[in-house]
Amino acid sequence: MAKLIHIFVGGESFADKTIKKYSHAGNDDIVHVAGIIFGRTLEALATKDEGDLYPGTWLHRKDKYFNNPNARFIMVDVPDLAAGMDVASGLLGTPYGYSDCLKTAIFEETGTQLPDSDATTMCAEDWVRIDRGAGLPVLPDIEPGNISPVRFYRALINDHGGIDVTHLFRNKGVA
Ligand SMILES: [Ca+2]
Repeated sequence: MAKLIHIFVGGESFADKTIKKYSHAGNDDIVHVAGIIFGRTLEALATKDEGDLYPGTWLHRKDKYFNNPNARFIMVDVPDLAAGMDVASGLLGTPYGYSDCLKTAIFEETGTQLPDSDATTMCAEDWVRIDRGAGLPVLPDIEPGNISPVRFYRALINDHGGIDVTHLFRNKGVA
């Protein structure tokens, strides 16, 4: 089995606290998901990071979150990494899904799922799509654009044997 590293990131800004409230994060300090693939950090961001052409899904430096005290690294085994990489490759350059982000709030508050597509994506949606592409049936009854970061985190830990390997990414430069 190949392994994929997911990065779940917390925060305390007003927006972070709003996300945690509607996603029922409780004590889980999680508002964002990224992950390591192609030797880089793949993530969808609502605002441009350095080098991004517009808000969306891009590759950032591999060590971006290594020593971030609000980041935890979760490793899962996936059956078909090459297929997951195909999905990830197709997601690069996808515009950020602001409406996808709203969908997670609506789903968490009402249980209603809204139709989703990969025309725009948000952070958890990208990694749910990559994991599913890699053969991991993450939250199969929920459209990816409706899945909040903390719901995704709990599914990896509770349903897919996700292991916290944060200690491997502390006090390190680029591997
Ligand atoms: Ca979407």
